[in-house]
Amino acid sequence: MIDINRANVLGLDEADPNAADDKIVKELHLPKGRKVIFKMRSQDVLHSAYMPHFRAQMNCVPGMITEFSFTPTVTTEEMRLRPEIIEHVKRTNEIRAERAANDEPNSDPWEFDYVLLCNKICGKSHYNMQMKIIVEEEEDYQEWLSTQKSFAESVQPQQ
Ligand SMILES: [Cu+2]
Repeated sequence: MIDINRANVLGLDEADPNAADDKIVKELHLPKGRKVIFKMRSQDVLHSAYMPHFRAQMNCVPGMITEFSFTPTVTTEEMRLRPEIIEHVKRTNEIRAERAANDEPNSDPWEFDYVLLCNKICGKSHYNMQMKIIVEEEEDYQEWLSTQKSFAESVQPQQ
């Protein structure tokens, strides 16, 4: 049986040796120039993993695995240097500066990031279902990966 309480909120199977080295992450890092295969699962209702900058979306369906892949070709840093992104960030931050002057919320300076969003109205936590995606060079990706805890390292023994 899969325990989805305590630290195992993702519902990974602790008895499955293949789950032990899975990484539990707070942001998604992808290596530039390498094909990434996404395998989507859901433990409750329909969700939809949406990555707008990659023009990619896939439903996450309870009881089955949905899958797609792509190869990221532009790092986050390279995107931030593109003239159209610089212009977009500038316009957004001008609006945010006006908001800050009026003491309004959502006024912090913004920086471009790729994002992963849930694009299905799935329940009360839907508003919070988003994650930053960082596309980086292989060397930086490997360095980040080495600092991430595995599932086996992060799960507390049951009391
Ligand atoms: Cu949702």
